[in-house]
Amino acid sequence: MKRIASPLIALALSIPLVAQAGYEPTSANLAAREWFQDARFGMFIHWGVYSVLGDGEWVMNNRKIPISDYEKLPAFFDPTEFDAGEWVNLAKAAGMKYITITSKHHDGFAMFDSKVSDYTIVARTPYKKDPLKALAEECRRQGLKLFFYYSQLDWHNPDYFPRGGTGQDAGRPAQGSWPRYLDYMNAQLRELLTNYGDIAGIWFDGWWDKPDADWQLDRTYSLIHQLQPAALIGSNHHRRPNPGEDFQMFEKDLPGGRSQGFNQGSEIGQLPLETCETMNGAWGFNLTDRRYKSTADLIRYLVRAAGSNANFLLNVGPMPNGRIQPEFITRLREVGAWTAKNGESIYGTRGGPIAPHPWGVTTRKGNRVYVHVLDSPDPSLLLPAMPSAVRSARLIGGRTVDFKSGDFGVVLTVPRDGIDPIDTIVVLELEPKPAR
Ligand code: H79
Repeated sequence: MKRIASPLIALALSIPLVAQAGYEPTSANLAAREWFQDARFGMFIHWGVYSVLGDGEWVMNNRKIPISDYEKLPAFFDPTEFDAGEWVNLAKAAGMKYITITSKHHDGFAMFDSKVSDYTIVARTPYKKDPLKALAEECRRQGLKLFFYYSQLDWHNPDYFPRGGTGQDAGRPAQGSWPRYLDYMNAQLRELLTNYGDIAGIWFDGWWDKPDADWQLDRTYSLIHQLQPAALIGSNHHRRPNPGEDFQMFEKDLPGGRSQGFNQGSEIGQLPLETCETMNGAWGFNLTDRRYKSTADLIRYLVRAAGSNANFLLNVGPMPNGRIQPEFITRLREVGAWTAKNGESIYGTRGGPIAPHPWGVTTRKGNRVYVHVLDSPDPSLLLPAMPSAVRSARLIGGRTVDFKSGDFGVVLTVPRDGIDPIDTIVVLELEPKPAR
């Protein structure tokens, strides 16, 4: 496929401008992408006035709650127990290196002090404070980076018109100005990139609600990159990345996975990758969802993501009082015990050199390859040939692992009592130069 060389040529050929055509990331942006890939593990936070109902962040749409009723919720949202320090502590204890929090979800309610609307936590709730401000300050203090999730889809703003696939039951007048909606969205993004210090990036969602609309992504993406060139833009549109995006995310699937309807056509592009997943089945707080994943499953998802060269963004939906529920805290602390011990095989690595298999995955850093054996009935494992000769093999704790290498590849034999039911990690030291 031919690349569109410049917006002018695109215009002359009357090709529609594709997002931020001709975007060249700055060196600061490229460095941020490296940081992002090294980080590997982040905390996703879905928090909004929907938390009050304990039925997830889609409750307005799912229960067909009109705006006139939904607007009663902010008055009940008073998270007096919210402590940014505790959240950041918990993320750190789990081994997470960044936080991505909902600044505005599909319900359109700003969880920050936006001045371009009064539909905000500061203007409408008894809490009256801006939790994103506190979180930004705390992240800076504790050395974590902060991304803002922002829903392009909006079930509340009348100018989100014509309507998309969802949000049909909000009871809005059948009229509105799309250009005015885009101005509103861009104004909120300007606030998010101006009032909270250095932001690691913007995590867009909801574009899929109106895939045929003129979103003027060029304008939005240019604005963000102009305000903060190192801020990484990603959009959960379930398609190949557009020009102007800096990372690609997958929802509830590893890159290329097809378990979700919306991932059927997903393709892996060239950008840094991330996958997000819930701890039970819910993003926003759900009072009765008890389908908690085990700590082992969460660890193995992190490992499989790293082996797929992707970050893992693990979600929590805090309660309306501002606390994170104990089931999540326990699991995060247990994951943290694992990352504290085995983190060298995750952080700063890239996926490979062997493609992911049902038995497990590999990660690599310099001349070191970490073989993560997740599901192998046999203590012996035949691997394809490595990029260079294997010098030594040991378990991550230090014990030697027998290995044989030849034209057939590499056979590892892990001592039976060295097998870890969660993840047996064999560290291979490779010769610095290629074998041939
Ligand atoms: O924020 C969390 C969810 O609220 C949000 N993304 C995560 C990170 C999310 N929105 N939608 N979904 C998750 C899944 C629902 C997709 C559907 Fe559709 C919307 C099914 C039908 C309408 C997307 C658009 C798939 C088909 C059309």
